[in-house]
Amino acid sequence: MTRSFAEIFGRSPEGVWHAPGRVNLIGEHTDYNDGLALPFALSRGVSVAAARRGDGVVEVVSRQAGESVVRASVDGGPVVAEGWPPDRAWAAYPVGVARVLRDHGTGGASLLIDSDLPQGAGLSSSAALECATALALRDLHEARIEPAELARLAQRAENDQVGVPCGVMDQSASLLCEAGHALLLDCRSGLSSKVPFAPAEAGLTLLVVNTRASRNLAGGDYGRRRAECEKAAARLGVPALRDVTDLAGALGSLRDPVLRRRVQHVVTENHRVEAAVGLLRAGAVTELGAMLNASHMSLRDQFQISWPEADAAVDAALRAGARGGRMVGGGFGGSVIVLTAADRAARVRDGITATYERRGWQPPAFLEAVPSAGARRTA
Ligand code: GAF
Repeated sequence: MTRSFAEIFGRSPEGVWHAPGRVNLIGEHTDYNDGLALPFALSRGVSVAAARRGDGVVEVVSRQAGESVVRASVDGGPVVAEGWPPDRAWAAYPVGVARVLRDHGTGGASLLIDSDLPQGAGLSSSAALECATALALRDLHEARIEPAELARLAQRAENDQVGVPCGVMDQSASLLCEAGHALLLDCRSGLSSKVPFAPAEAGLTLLVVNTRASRNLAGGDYGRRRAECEKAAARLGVPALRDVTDLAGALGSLRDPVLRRRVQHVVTENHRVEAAVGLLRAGAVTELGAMLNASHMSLRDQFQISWPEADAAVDAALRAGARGGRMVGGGFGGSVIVLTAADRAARVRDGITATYERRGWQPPAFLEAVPSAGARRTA
């Protein structure tokens, strides 16, 4: 990256920063309900080679977006209000981060971005881009911002600058995860703790299946789910669905069947996170499979955000002998995770691929997920 940076910007970068994508083991659509999530970092992610600029300008180039330079002031208002053309929409993420961080002691920079994460696969390529940028700007300008606060600021950039109403899970996972662990995240308090998670040591493989149905949080369905959860909380008279302690009572008092389904999912999903953490801490990794299956059914039937390729992949994996599987991320496209005995992984992959073939779908792509380190400076 150093050579390309010099060719593009005519000087050397001061460093290179990397932020990983994530897989959420369990705890889906709980983050913006002030609930619990249990993500872990992937080995793949976004790298940013960067050098300071003293003139309040941020200039960004992405290897994946054709290497043209996007320049913007760090002093502007929300990028989303400036109506950028689609070919530079990707740059709203790093520029948005620079604008949010400006109030916290950072300034301009030249940034060269490279990524080995598939986009639209539900593996948080956007959060990885935000977090790699945020870390680079923080370090270059010697701003004092703790990682958990940096995650909140990166989330704010996505909310206010890009206009996507995401929660804080993806940015927290990218910045706070540690190798060999998942991250138990309490999205109300912002506190987190690491939970040992090393599937290979238990003779297991966690497969990430890119279902080839692309997803996009800005599409509107994600925001609608979030709004439904907020409406349900308001009707129940609680600050957030995290505060529902009597599920049966809550379901009995809500007349709207859609809101009842959303509440059912969020409340039970928080319990599944707690149960999953208990299993991991007890060394019972294999038993996680049942939790993944229950989460998938809840996301499919109660939260109604699964998609045909995801349901078919999970069914085929179970038929081939996997322990469990579920859709991950925002929904309506992206990836599925499957937990299987390592010596069955090839059979599971073949079973999913054969199902896809029969349906005439584009072949799925597989990745073995290894819980990896969070964001860091690499050079
Ligand atoms: C997306 C969002 F960005 C997260 O904040 C989270 O809500 C997730 O969907 C669903 O759990 O990744």
